[in-house]
Amino acid sequence: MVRTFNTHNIRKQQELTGKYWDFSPCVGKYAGEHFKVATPCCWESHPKFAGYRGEGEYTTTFKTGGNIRLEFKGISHTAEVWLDGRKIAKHYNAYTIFDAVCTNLSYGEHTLTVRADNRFSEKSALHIPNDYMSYGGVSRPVVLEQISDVYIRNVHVTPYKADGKWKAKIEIYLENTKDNKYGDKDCFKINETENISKNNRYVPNGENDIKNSENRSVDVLVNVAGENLIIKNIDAEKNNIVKAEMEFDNINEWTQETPELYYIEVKLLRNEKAFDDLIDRFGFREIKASGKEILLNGEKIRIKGVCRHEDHPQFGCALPFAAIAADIELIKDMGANSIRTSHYPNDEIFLDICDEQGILVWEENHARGLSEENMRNPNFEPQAEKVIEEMIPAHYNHPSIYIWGILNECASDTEYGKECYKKQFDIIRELDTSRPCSFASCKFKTDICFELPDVVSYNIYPLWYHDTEPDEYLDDLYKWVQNETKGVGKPFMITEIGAGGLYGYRNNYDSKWTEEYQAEALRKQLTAVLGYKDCIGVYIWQFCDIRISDEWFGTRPRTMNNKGIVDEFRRKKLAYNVVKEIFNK
Ligand code: ADA
Repeated sequence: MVRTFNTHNIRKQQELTGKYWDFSPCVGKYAGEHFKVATPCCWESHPKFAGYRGEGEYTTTFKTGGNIRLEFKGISHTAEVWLDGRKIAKHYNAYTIFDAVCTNLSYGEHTLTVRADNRFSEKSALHIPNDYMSYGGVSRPVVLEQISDVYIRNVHVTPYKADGKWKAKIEIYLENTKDNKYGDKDCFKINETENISKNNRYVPNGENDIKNSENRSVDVLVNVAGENLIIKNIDAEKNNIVKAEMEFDNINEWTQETPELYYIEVKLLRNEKAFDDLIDRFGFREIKASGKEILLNGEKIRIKGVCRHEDHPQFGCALPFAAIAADIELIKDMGANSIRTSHYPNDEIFLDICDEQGILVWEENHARGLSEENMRNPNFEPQAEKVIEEMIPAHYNHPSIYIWGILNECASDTEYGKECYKKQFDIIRELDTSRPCSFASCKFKTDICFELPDVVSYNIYPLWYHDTEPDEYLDDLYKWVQNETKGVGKPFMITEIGAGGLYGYRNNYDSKWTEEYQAEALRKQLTAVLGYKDCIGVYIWQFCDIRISDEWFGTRPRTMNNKGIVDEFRRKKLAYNVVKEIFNK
């Protein structure tokens, strides 16, 4: 399953995952042997590879021909891809989509090989040993598409209200298969010697003998919420962006209580015949940071949220639809209205469900707790910036995403770190001005970056890492931000608060790690934060217990982060009902 709705009626699309592929680990006891493994999946879900860190080669075959586009929703964490033995793509970062376009393939059976690597090294600046697990494998779906010489890469809809009427700015990104200018940032800083362009476009023999070459122009037909618009004679010789504005009557706005969704359907036509299409979904809603508030269609929002990792003891980071939906049901049952995708962009299926359920999403780029030294890795900036450049265009239309976050708990207390934060906020604002942005800081009274985001956000752990009372701690921090920093007057929120609790662990003195301690700590923490009038909301750390990388076991019993309100099997801890009671007040 790729999305919760059809994204094409005309373009032929076929999921290549959702079945067994051949898997062969490259190192270790089973190196070179072959196994049938389910996809999409992490290799950790296979009993022989539950702790495997290394490279592994996945292979599948399919019948096709002509021009194809292969979309990889997520390979963990570094991918190299070959089609019939020719290298067609490489990509870094488990949590963003990449693609490869191959033209003029002969009709018949083709072999796709994906080499995934989840090792840690200097080459990988974001996937490092950390307080969550970097899994390995084809962890999100792979999709095969049949494309023409020109196809729709993407469409962005930006709804806005003016003079009491809903309007929308529409941008349609057309791509010409022979044009190789798309996204040419090299995120590896290694010498690429293979015959493959930096942007994963591979044309056999360096030629592209396109049919219809006598007719370079296309007509673009747009249908949004039942309204049609036709834009004629678009030059499709090169990649092109088609822009339009539309206005609408009788719109049902997207709100948390009534998350009404609308479709945009774009078609490309030649001689009145449609040959390509793209369908996406959006909601009529506007998000604005205004003074100390974030407004959703003019109404103040109050965040009662949880941070959630994509993690499950059976599925690793590759949760299937039903497991994601079950998580969201539990989160809603707890009374939460928002989820923070700590600490990376999430699967589109998760975002689709949040759109449908009216859950507000804080989506963030990939980074957790990087020190200045980590950030000085020459790969850090290109890799982290590329995550933003891939995340925002892909997720732009999701109405649930109300804010972009970056660089959780990185070096926002140093001048060098500040430069990196600034560059990344600049990239976000180039790509999207329709949402605010922020970062979750743990630098307390040493943070020097609050002039940069639209919203000031802190991760705090009173009653866990220190024993200060939560209300005193929060008040002191808030006043410091107002009196001493350029974050003064901005919306303020708590992006993490919580305490560890081991499922089933009790003692007579309710010490740390007991379920009782966790429940009481959360009661005090949440009461303080939700009662603080200048704080627009809170995210609990975290929804469920998660596996962490072995190298990071230090302060984490079971090699797990145990601050979940439910454990890794989604069994409720005592804290669950406390949260439910407070969130439902
Ligand atoms: C940090 C971090 C989380 C997690 C948490 C904790 O704030 O952002 O990823 O590590 O602390 O459990 O201490």
